[in-house]
Amino acid sequence: MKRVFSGVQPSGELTLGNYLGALRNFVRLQHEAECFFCVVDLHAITVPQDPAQLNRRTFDLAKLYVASGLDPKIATIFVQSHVPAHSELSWLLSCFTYIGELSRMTQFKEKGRKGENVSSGLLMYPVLMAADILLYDTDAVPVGEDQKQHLELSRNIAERINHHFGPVFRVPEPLIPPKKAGARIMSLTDPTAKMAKSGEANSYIALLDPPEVIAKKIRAAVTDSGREVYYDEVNKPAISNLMVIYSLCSGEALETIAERYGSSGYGRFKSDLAEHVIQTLKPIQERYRELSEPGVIEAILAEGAAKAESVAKVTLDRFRQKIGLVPRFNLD
Ligand code: AQP
Repeated sequence: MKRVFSGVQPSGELTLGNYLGALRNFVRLQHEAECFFCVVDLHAITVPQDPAQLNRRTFDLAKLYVASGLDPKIATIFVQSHVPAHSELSWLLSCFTYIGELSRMTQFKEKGRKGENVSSGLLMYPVLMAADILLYDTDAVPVGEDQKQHLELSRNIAERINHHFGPVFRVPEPLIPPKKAGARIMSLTDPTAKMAKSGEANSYIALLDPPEVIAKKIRAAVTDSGREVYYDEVNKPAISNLMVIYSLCSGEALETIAERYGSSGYGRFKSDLAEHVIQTLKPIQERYRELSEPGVIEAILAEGAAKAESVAKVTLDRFRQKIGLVPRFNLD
């Protein structure tokens, strides 16, 4: 059976972009492959985080994984920092990664530009991501388009090491849905930027937003000039983005949506869109509340970490041995 690994950062409230671009695909994949889904808390701290918020968001994200339909009996769900092999492999891989290739990464350049004191962790982000993926002998990594460049780097690092030491790592393939299938959901306030959980509140729909907030955000979403509803990424980027969201939440083709709303203006289109988004998120929000019983998510994460650790250890030991590190001595 193929192995799949992916992760999401607890760096904010999970957005509809994360759901349509990532989580929804994770749910489908759990029935097709052996899946490892991680809350990548060590990635989140590459930019400043409030400790109490990070703690709460880590639990929230794990609950949203399950609430979105991931079944902990089928998929392994865990927190990255609970499996120390991620940090250890990241260090080892960093010794085979060039500073030049890290500083060329678009995300580093974009996020680095925002803050005055940029941490070296932000530069190292793709190395930690490579460690996450390579530890599980991953065949495929479902990600949004924004992560394509990082995944390419993971492949380069794995190939470089395999070339030098003989086969160590499986070289992973990206699994990126087509744009119209949610690979890049754009911001509601700026259709040229992707919807991100670290964006300003009106730019994204959070998975836990109440219905009235969802409706308000969609009403306030920017639109393009004119009043026709049709898909045209270049001339109608805002409406095209809302149409993709509509299509993914309703299951209807873009053409059907364009035919229904045509030139009747944006008002009815937006209010129907809000209803589809509300109905898509309703079952997730209900399951999320059930998972808030004390101890439920903790038990899932404990089991997930133990399972992940047993797999990760084998890969880490294999690599340690290849590069000449002495195995730890056992006195009994
Ligand atoms: N707008 C998006 N459309 C489609 N897919 C998206 N993803 C993120 N935003 C969109 C996908 O969600 C997964 C988890 O992403 P992440 O949290 O690990 O990192 P990210 O890509 O940096 O996500 P955000 O929401 O933009 O977080 P911040 O604001 O903290 O940087 C990935 O598969 C990603 O592609």
